[in-house]
Amino acid sequence: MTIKLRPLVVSAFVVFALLVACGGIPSLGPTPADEGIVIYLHASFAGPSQAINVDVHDLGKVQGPCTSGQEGETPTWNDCVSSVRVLPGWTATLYEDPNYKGRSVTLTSDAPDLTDLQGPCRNRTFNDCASSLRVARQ
Ligand SMILES: [Ca+2]
Repeated sequence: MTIKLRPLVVSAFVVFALLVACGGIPSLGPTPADEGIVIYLHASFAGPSQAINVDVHDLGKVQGPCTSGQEGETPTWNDCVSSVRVLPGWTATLYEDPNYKGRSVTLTSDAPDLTDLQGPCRNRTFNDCASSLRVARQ
């Protein structure tokens, strides 16, 4: 019994250690409620969300609700955003790639469904596409 349990305990420890090691990526915010933009996992401002009032050079480096399916991967916001609320007086530019590269789209008002925006990703839209973004006051 002890011999059989041991590998389980060891692998549980390894998984825990990996989680701690990989959990080092930061989450965004806190962001004041009246500043910047809010990104959402789903269209129509649904699902997990994150308020942002700063530029994010790599959405793959901040905690979010999306993974690419690899085992042990920490979920991020990369290629994950499907709608964006833009608070009055703010603007957001979404980029296809990290470090503000690739095709981009600038939003000056709410975008309830990024599949409505022509882009470089699946079905030629900006849905599940953004890998970096800039947030600025208009
Ligand atoms: Ca992307």
